[in-house]
Amino acid sequence: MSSKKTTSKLDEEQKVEKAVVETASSKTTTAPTAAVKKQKKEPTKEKKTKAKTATTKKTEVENKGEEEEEAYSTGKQAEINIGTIGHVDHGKSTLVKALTGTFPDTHSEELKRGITIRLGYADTDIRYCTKCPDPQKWTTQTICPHCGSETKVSRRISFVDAPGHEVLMATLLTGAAIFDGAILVIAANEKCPQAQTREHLAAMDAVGIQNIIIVQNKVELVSEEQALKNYQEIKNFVKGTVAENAPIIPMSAVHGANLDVLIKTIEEVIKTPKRDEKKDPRMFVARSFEVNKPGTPPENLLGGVLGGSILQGVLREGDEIEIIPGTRFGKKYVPIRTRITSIHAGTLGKVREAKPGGLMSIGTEIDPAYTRSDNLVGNIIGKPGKLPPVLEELTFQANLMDYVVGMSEKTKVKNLAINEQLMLNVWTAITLGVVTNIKKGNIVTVRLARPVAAEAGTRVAISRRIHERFRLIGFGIIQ
Ligand SMILES: Nc1nc2c(ncn2[C@@H]2O[C@H](COP(=O)(O)OP(=O)(O)OP(=O)(O)O)[C@@H](O)[C@H]2O)c(=O)[nH]1
Ligand SMILES: [Mg+2]
Ligand SMILES: [Zn+2]
Repeated sequence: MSSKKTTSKLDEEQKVEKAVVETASSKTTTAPTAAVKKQKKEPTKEKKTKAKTATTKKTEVENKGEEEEEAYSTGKQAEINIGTIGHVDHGKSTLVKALTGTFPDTHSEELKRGITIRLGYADTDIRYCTKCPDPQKWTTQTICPHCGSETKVSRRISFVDAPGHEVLMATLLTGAAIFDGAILVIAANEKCPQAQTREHLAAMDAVGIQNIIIVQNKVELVSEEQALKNYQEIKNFVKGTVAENAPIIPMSAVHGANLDVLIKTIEEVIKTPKRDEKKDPRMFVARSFEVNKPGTPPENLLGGVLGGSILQGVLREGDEIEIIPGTRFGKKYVPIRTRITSIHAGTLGKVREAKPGGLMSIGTEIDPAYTRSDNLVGNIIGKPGKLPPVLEELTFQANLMDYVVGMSEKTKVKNLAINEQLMLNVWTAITLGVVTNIKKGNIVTVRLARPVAAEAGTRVAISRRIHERFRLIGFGIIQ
């Protein structure tokens, strides 16, 4: 690589980090003003447009831009979110493409640079053939590739595709907040572990994800002997971690080799947890957008869209909702009150209500300027007055790691210090903060640059700046 190229790459990286930190710190917005136009028509009567099948793949952007009113999907919503994690370029996005048919990198900047910057997502039905044996019976296709018979749906799954680049740990942690399980992708043609292989696995520990499957990817690039050596490296690396007993599946994501074994393993290892639909709804915002194309006349503008996942309860079209901490008005954050104008269940399409699990997005009456460019990531959505408190200060019990795992050099994690600046991830929110107090038993108080909604027992991922970059150093439990 020429030195010029190295310099420009560094500049790029600094830009990305700046963006991440900016999101994490202060953002100047004004309070929500008058709502924009309601979604075209009141969504009461179902239009007789062509019924969409469960396998139709459309992005929300495309859906919203359609002139004709979209029909409600008859398919079943995704039940769980599975994250893809691992070092840069090890094949996470390619694996999601192999599983769902959709390459999750949708932003042009990502495609240009060839790395995932934001969270990508895609859904698929997990299906099985009733005539073929295990594991060949497992597929995502409607027709069995082995015997040609029609397959049956087991359940629908959302994939949250995380970026592997070291400056994008904050994005990974935002995504991890809504994972039910994770696939750790490790390339067989590189020594294991690479820096973010370690850091991402530590992140699963920090946010409390236990259901992990390891994909040993790109195996077609190495000899059998090298593959075995790499397998041993993986085994040694996971020893003593949350992934100690995780299944390791050799694969070639580009060729879809061993996909049936992976699907079978997903069914066995990452089960749908019990959800409570009766509780007050709570949705974590992991992405936020504006879906209007440039030049849309004001009377046709659609309100801001929020994407994420519901932890508990049900959200319905037409519901009055509150979004906290909301948006900044002067020095304070004010909650946003709005109404749900539409719901999309991942790539399944439009639905009347959304249940816990799986990725979904809601259309609102908020001015889209507030939701543009992931501006509202980290917020929590629920019924007005029924959400956890918004805190300007967090007190948590800190559990620090022995060593910093995100770098190639081995560095000990020093104790936290008064006045030290930290980056904290709380559910999908990211904030900077300053340590103001440390009590016996590692009970740490941090004054936040930006308030977060949280309650006792919530986990906090703790990162500190080391050599100009935030590195994960441990986690805390809010007191
Ligand atoms: N030979 C081979 N190449 C693969 C395989 N899987 C992925 N690749 C290639 O590896 C490169 C990186 O793949 P991605 O899927 O973008 O990797 P990623 O882990 O999503 O990368 P980031 O999002 O940037 O962290 C691409 O050129 C892929 O075509 C595989 O099984 N075999
Ligand atoms: Mg990727
Ligand atoms: Zn079959």
